[in-house]
Amino acid sequence: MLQKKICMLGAFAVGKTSLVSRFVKETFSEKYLTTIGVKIDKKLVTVVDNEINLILWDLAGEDAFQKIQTSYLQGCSGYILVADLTRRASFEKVIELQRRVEGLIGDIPFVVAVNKSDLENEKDIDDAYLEELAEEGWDLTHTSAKTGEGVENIFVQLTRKIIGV
Ligand code: G3D
Ligand code: MG
Repeated sequence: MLQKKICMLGAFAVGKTSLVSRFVKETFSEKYLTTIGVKIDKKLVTVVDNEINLILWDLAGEDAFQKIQTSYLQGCSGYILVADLTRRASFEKVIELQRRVEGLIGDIPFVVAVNKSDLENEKDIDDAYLEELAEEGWDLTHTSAKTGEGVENIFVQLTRKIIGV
């Protein structure tokens, strides 16, 4: 069985943990436990007739990332950068994280989740900003851990990039 490690990255409270729980358990909890250290979940996906066991690594906010860095990223096949539609600063964080990760482990597949799409009316970024990122070659997908929109899609999209189908 093919196993691929995927790392969740992004600023604090953008929805990393919620996206993983929605994907793994298909639920969304209004309550959540702040992740301490690293949390590992597994999910079996079938992508274009390939069965892959995804090993999903999730951690607490940016502070934890400062400490963990290479050990967290070691053996990672791809990563999901998560930004929060209602917080512009979370996009700047994603850009910074991407550079840092590339510097540490090189050019590996990644996708960007523009999360909290259910909060469209509290949007803090405009479409032109997202278009600029897309023009730089970034794959952006609107997701909502609350409604489930785009959640399956973003994990599948990354898996396809990783295995090249
Ligand atoms: P993190 O793991 O990136 O730190 P969490 O983020 O998954 O813990 O989520 C942080 C907060 O955002 C939580 O709210 C969670 O319920 C909420 N959240 C996550 N994803 C979404 C989403 O798609 N839509 C909405 N509306 N909320 C979301 P609380 O209130 O518990 O802090
Ligand atoms: Mg978390």
